[in-house]
Amino acid sequence: MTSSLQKFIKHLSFLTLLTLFIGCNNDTPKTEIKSPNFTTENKNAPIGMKYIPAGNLQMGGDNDQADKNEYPKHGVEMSAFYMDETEVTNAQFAEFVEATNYITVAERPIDWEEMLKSLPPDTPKPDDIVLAPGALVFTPTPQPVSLDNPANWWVWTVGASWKHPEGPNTGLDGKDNLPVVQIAWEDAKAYADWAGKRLPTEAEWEWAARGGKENMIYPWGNESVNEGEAKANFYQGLFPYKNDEKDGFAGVAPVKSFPPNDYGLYDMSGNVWEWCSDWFDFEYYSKETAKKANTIGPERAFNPYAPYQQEKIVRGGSFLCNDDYCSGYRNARRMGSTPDTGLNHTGFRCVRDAE
Ligand SMILES: [Ca+2]
Ligand SMILES: [Ca+2]
Repeated sequence: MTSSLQKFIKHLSFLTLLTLFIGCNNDTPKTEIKSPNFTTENKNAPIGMKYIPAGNLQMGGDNDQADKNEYPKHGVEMSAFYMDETEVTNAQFAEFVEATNYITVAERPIDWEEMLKSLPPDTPKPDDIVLAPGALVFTPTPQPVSLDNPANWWVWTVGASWKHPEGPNTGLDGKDNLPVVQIAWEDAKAYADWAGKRLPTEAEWEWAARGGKENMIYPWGNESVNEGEAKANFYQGLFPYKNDEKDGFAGVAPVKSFPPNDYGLYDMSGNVWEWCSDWFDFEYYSKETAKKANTIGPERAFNPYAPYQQEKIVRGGSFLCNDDYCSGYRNARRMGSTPDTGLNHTGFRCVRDAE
């Protein structure tokens, strides 16, 4: 079946819905720019980044799993850039927090007035406990459930944050090399600003994921994600109650656990979803501006399934994706998520303009 965060929104209970619109406050610490460290190899790519060449991206769906919003497929002229070879890790994010004292969205009390801007105007204010800092945590169900209602497996968890990704009793010991999760869009942007980088545009992300292969379904080509050697961290078994872990990981995997694509990028498919800079416009590909060179995406978001929301793009799928649910590991797969939302399968990586 198809699934997306549009459906996600449509069917969520009120309590869970609230968590998707966690308000932000205005006391985010000021950030500072670090000097980049360049290597002499890889076309002067900064350390930990790969050179992504210029070219013509054929952007959009490649097979019958593609959603309506992946069409029409269209050409976009891309400039060269550098991209992080992995998702940003806990160790990297910790360095940022150490340097800036940054407080992530999931660690802040929820600003009800801000949240109300993304909800139907007559929504009543909930109890204070609902507005305590926290985030959504994936919780396997004991039995099969309807895949139309993500509230069946996403549980609002007070105290969950990047430091406590699955709730207050979980931590980061031994997880330096895992991608940071429970990251809202503004958290990702704050990190990117500090690192002297930026979030990729949606077109840049797809161009990089394709790794120089044209019109292929996955970063490695067209062999099914379910066949051959494990190629990515996703969900094998019966979602969301029986994870067979054939790829070796029930949850987040250390970065570089699976082979890179031909640009040297790891985990573009699966592991954690990755924020992009673009707004999510469900109909964007049918607009002329989508075909402009180096498009930075639409001016505003539009999702017919969630009319009150302004969503940002996430790409690449996560350890929770499979063909029965979202096939998020496809190069062309698009999803939207509200910028204030963190989940324990959402992270990011950064890019930088090439010289
Ligand atoms: Ca897995
Ligand atoms: Ca990923």
